[in-house]
Amino acid sequence: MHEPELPHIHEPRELRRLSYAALNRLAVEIRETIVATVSKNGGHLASNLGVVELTIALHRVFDSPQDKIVWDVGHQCYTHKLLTGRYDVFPTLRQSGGLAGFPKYAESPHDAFDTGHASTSISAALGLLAGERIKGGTGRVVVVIGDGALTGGLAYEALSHAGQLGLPLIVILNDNKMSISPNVGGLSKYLSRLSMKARYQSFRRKFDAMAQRLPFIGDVFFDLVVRLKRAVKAVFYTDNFFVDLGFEYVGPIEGHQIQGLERVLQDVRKLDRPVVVHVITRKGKGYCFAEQDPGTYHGVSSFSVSTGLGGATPQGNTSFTEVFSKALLDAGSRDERVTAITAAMEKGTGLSPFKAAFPQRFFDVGIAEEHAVTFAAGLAAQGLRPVVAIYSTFIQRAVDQIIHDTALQHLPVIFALDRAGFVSDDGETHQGLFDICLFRPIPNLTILAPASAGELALMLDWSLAGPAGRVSGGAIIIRYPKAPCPLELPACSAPLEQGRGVFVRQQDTSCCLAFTGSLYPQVLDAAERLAAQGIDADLYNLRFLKPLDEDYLGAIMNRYKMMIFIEEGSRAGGIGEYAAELALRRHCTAQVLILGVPDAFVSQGKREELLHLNGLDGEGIAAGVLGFRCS
Ligand SMILES: Cc1ncc(C[n+]2csc(CCOP(=O)(O)OP(=O)(O)O)c2C)c(N)n1
Repeated sequence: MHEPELPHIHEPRELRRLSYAALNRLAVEIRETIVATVSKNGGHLASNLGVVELTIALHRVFDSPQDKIVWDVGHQCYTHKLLTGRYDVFPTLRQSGGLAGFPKYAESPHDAFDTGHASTSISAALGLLAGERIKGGTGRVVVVIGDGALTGGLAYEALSHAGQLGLPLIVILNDNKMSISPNVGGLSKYLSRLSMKARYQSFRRKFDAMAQRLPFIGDVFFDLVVRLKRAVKAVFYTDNFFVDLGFEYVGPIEGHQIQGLERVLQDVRKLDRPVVVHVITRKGKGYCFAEQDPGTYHGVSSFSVSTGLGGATPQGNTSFTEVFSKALLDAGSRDERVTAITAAMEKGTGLSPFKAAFPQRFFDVGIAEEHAVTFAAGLAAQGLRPVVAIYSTFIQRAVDQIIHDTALQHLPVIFALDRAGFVSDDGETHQGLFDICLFRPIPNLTILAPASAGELALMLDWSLAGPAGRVSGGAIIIRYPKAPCPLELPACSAPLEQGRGVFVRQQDTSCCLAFTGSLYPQVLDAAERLAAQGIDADLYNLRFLKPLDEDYLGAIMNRYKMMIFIEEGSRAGGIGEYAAELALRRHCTAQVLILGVPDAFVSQGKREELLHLNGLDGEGIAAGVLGFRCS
């Protein structure tokens, strides 16, 4: 029985004192620690299990933090965190105030660059390396990028630039054939062809050995052998894309053998040119359930280690995503023009049922949000009804494609923005708090925010019905949170009227709470708390965050003494600011209070915690109203 190694590794250099046998035991310990922690806290499981040996080898060969390792997406950084002095705090992973699930420079100098969104690593690393050389330093910079993240366009812009600069950037391509779902696109096929090179080399070794065993090889036979080898080689090899861009290419190499990995890394460390090291790993390695189904175990909530099963979802807690998924499926059956597009998030956005029913009208474009939007615009220009299902945080990538390729041309693309608002556990990079302020100023765009299941389905149908009878056509954003979806809200089943909301409670009081749909349960709670304090409030579900029927809203703001605008998004540039400006412009009588997210990035926590911290739960809203009333 051996003493555990992991608790004694405080700095990566301590790995160098371990034998390969001890390192292999360490890899087992690391996997056990990751599985145990993620089973409690949730997190990215399969991706982390796949890079344990690679991370150990990297930290033995390179001197972090003088040498810098940049993790693409950063969701696979758990081993790196465990080996860089964060073992003791690892149980706090993804908890409020705890260790982040992604690299954070503020957390450790070993986290060379913050990530969370895909495909940024090569650009960032090239900048770090160019900066290091300008300062006269000799530190190395290494990128670890997955084959999924390599489907993002930014990665190619960076590869092209890196080839041009010729600096000794080391790009480790972690190829496990998976994005979250199986990887898609021409590049993934291309990488598979490169992987066949390994099989070709094994074929060649066997072939040479066999030929040598044959006695008296004559010239004719030798020529035949050479020609046969060339023909086989032509099947396996084509020109190497990375080499054409100016990189050295090494690989593909087995990604679970520390010694072999180390040997290659020692070699490429000495190169004075950019190099791609193509490493083959198994996503989910070492935990049977994750190996068998790496897609499901890519990102998980808490689960039982022995059965691999998560806790049952409480009955009746249908999510907004599930409601959207069903509504889109229904729409797809009614209308053959309906098409669905995802950027590598098929399951997360609820598109799997649509894909199964209408495979010809479903497109997974890879981690390529900009392309997803412009591609959808092309479909719309052909008279189809594309629905791009995408997380609020990832649409940030495609602001220009929404302006230039969609809104400007009045094209009827629908954006189903999931995870709009606070997002549990993933931290700053994954909050969906900027979509309202990013897209509100853009002409020809409609932004809708449903409060209930019926209303989400209604909004999708209204959006798909096309611009007939509407003031503006063009693109439509429907934003909804990662949260349970209230099912019965009679007021919200009233037909949509452009620019207008609906009252879900109206008693002609002097105070009105106007809210974005996702906050309906919190607003209801606030109203009850206020009633207990003797303040009755009417509740106005805004429905439209753009365009607003200014006459209609202006009239409402003349009816009340207090109008409180409550939004699950950035206050700056949000709906409240717009309403306040409208109230000023129209000399409305109501005093306006805005409750939204202050001008700061929001760090990790559960959605409920984050609502509380930002004064947007029932308690916070009620306190805001009371404070405003007394001021
Ligand atoms: C811009 C952006 N879009 C989508 C995602 C969601 N996402 C996180 S990891 C991932 C798959 C990454 O695949 P790969 O790079 O191959 O890494 P693996 O998990 O397979 O190790 C996706 C789509 C993201 N983080 N950033």
